[in-house]
Amino acid sequence: MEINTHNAEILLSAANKSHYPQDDLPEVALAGRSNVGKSSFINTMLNRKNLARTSGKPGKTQLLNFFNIDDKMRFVDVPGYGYARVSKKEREKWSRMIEEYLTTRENLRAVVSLVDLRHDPSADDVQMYEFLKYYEIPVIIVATKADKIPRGKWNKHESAIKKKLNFDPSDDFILFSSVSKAGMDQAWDAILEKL
Ligand SMILES: Nc1nc2c(ncn2[C@@H]2O[C@H](COP(=O)(O)OP(=O)(O)OP(=O)(O)O)[C@@H](O)[C@H]2O)c(=O)[nH]1
Ligand SMILES: [Mg+2]
Repeated sequence: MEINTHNAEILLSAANKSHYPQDDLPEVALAGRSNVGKSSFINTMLNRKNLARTSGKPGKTQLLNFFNIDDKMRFVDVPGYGYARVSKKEREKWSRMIEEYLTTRENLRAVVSLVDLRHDPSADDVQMYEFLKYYEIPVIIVATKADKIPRGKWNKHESAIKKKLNFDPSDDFILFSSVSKAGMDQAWDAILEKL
């Protein structure tokens, strides 16, 4: 599929099913801990500075944000998990919103699941990966902030992450940086393959 990535815009934000776009364009959702770089990933992939709003403050993204890309596909920016300073009630609201989207959305073709290359995956990261495997949702693991690790150590960090996740070698694993744009072409290849 030929996609003009310059032709991208925010379409709408949704809290639940009744607000999702009503058509059959394929969607790729971003999942990951708060602050891992989901919104930055979208911006980098679309060559935009702040289309998906980013921030040093975790918890910036609170609804499902749908981005239209050239009327051919959508990215869905999902609020991050694992942000400590939220109440139990808010966490439950979050879970319902994400689960509803991930388990019922027919447009969903794949989830880009982001982890921080610098650290072992958190319990939440492992749970998200298990969840996606359980529901047989195609998953692309993107290990982000690779610019913060010297190249000579990338392999070591990659192995540690795969081990902790109990990574299925038939899934994609991509080292990525929104700063250097490392892994961007690979990420597009993996995404287009899933559409
Ligand atoms: N060095 C470096 N910093 C990054 C990278 N990706 C994201 N960041 C920084 O990490 C912070 C969080 O990035 P966001 O893209 O807002 O993270 P998010 O996952 O969307 O966070 P929430 O919306 O809170 O869930 C920002 O300060 C980004 O500039 C990267 O690849 N390298
Ligand atoms: Mg965000």
